[in-house]
Amino acid sequence: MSDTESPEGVVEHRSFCRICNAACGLTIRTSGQRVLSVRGDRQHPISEGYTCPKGRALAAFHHDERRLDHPLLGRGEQRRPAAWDEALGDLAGALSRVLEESGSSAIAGYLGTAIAFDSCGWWATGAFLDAVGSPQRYSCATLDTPAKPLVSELMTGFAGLHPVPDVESCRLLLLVGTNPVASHGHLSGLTNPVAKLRSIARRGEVWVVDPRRTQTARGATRHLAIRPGTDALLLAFLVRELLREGADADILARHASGVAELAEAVAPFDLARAARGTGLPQPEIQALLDAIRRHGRLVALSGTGSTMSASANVNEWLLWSLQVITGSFERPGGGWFNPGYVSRLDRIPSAGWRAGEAVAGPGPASRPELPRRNGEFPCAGLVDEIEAGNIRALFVPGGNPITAFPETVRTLEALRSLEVLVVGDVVQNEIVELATHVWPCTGQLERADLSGVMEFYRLEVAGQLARPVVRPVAERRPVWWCFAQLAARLGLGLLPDGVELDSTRDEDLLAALVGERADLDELARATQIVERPVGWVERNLLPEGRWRLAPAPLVEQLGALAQPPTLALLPGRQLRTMNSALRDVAASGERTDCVELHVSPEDADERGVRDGGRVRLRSASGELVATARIDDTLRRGAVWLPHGWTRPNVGRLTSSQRDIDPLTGMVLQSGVAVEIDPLDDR
Ligand SMILES: Nc1nc2c(c(=O)[nH]1)N[C@H]1C(S)=C(S)[C@@H](COP(=O)(O)OP(=O)(O)OC[C@H]3O[C@@H](n4cnc5c(=O)[nH]c(N)nc54)[C@H](O)[C@@H]3O)O[C@H]1N2
Ligand SMILES: Nc1nc2c(c(=O)[nH]1)N[C@H]1C(S)=C(S)[C@@H](COP(=O)(O)OP(=O)(O)OC[C@H]3O[C@@H](n4cnc5c(=O)[nH]c(N)nc54)[C@H](O)[C@@H]3O)O[C@H]1N2
Ligand code: SF4
Ligand SMILES: [Mo]
Repeated sequence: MSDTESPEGVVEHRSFCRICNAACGLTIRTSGQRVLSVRGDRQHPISEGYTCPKGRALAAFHHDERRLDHPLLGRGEQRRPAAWDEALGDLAGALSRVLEESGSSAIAGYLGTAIAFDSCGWWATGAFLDAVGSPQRYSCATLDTPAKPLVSELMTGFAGLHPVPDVESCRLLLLVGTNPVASHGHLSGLTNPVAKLRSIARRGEVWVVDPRRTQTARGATRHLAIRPGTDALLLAFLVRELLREGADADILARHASGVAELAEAVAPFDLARAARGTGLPQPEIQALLDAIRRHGRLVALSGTGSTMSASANVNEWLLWSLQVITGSFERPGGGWFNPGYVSRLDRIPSAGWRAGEAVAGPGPASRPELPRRNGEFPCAGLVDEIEAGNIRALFVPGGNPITAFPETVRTLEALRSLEVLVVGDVVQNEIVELATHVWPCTGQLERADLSGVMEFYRLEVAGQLARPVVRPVAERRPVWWCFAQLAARLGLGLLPDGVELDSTRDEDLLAALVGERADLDELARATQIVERPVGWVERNLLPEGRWRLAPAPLVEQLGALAQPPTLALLPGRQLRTMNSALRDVAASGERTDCVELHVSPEDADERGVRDGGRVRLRSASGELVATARIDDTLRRGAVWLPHGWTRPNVGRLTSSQRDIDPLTGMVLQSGVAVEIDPLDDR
């Protein structure tokens, strides 16, 4: 954004953070190629000066001594730095062999979290796979969110909707399995969460459903410490009772279909069953129902506690149903749908939408039962594909499957066995270690990015362009440049007209991709906000203007809910790290690769676990050894071990074979059945 220079040569840049969806506005001070500080931009119209410790760590991350500066070739002893021309030439040679011997589907891409925030890199990874002709596209979206696009498509015919809370008018916020004070939202970009939740609580109520008394729960009006894996029982009861009293009759009559089927599906879920299953006292459940009736409308948001659980799809459907039947969507006090500043989905006339039925294609050859949706195979099939010899070359831009995938041991072996593993990253870490080809990529302070995918989750219809604040040093290059160069060496064209092959200017590509839809100079000068379109989903998109309340596959899943485990493993984010990224800068030099297992006092007592003691944590799929931390914010029956770490790596306990959701192919990561044994090894 606009820059100012002081007489001492210190330049102040206005930018925004691309670590998470909150996209906080930043003020970045640089002197030459040195980043002096990263702070919140008080003038930013959405974040108003807020940042979290991750955003403020960007200067340290940028200058981290582990940053990658040169392309690397080879593994282990053979590894050496190489010039770009040699590195790309070697890779093109290897890929040509793979293509000739095994065809295009032997080349795969796994798009991790960081590449979703690299506007050009994201585009280029997909464009490269398309140019090669490979269907082998995987991304972390099938690890953490597939319930959301599935339910969106089943209920509206379009997979890309996500409700955004109207923070100014919301009087009742229900948070289920999400901890925005640490995460800043699951998809939702909740900048400054503490202030936002407080303002809603002042005007109305914030209810948090979470087995852990998280920071979000502590700041809420009410906290329901639910038994893990039982949210569906609570939500089905609420829907059942609201259909009897408290629903918006006009919406049900004119804007919904399947009302009777929904009522029938939730009929068995009475108060006694909800209380028994969830472990919550009946009066607490009743009080939540009363709160919804009292306020009439609500915003209900979920997170990984729900979306990675066995009832992920059902939970999401019931949460949407609560909002539909109370007339909350697209009305004051409820959630609205952000059409994106550049995409402007609301401008597509109603005739332009074709309602999808969420029908999936077959999975990859070794796992045909896994559903292919939204142009991707589920991550659960990637390791099988490598083991079967179907994938010989894998690209990993901005991701870390070692800490993100189930079955760590198998995943590691499969990655090691690949003939070609290309990792495009910014720092030296365990995934970089395994690569045959390492691309040292430009980090966010060296890049231009549009608000891109974040636009759909923002609290306003807002567009923004961040320009590089320093030049890339050494041999760092944009991810998109790497793919374009590689494609050229394979005889494939990648770049749109008007972008030179030797250009490394992100804005050349952004301009070509965005075309007339946005004025980049304007977006670089200041965040542009336009008025929120009201009612566009109901008006333009919904088939016959009606929300589908009872999609058959979801009704069927509700009828066959799994029993929750006695002791359940919870997922959950940590404030200072972003999955596996920022571990090192976050820990300021101490304990850079390890994390503790949190156990409730009751479970610890029962099993003879002591604070600081070593324990073995077992699941049906694997085991690990960890240091226990007794944590009274956890309810009984729940243990918490965050992912993103190598010691221990929680992926050892999850499975790509067992407990896979049949509709999305998602790996169960919330509510995995575990047991703890204390180890008396000291
Ligand atoms: N600081 C930080 N921010 C992040 C990330 C990060 O690593 N660090 N990661 C980003 C990513 S990739 C994502 S997907 C989002 C995730 O965003 P969120 O989903 O908001 O974050 P989590 O901390 O995973 O919150 C999950 C909560 O669910 C609770 N829970 C576990 N099991 C259950 C259950 O059965 N029922 C209920 N009701 N609750 C349950 C957990 O105790 C936890 O508090 O965060 C993003 N933001
Ligand atoms: N058991 C269990 N497993 C889980 C989860 C869980 O809760 N429990 N959570 C799941 C979730 S929500 C997700 S999203 C996935 C995360 O899965 P991934 O997205 O695969 O993992 P990250 O750790 O986010 O990987 C980000 C990588 O990008 C690099 N990076 C950082 N900045 C840049 C950049 O600017 N450019 C490039 N090119 N690279 C950069 C980092 O160094 C890091 O190696 O894990 C999932 N796995
Ligand atoms: S909340 Fe997200 S976008 Fe905002 S500073 Fe922290 S990491 Fe960056
Ligand atoms: Mo995620």
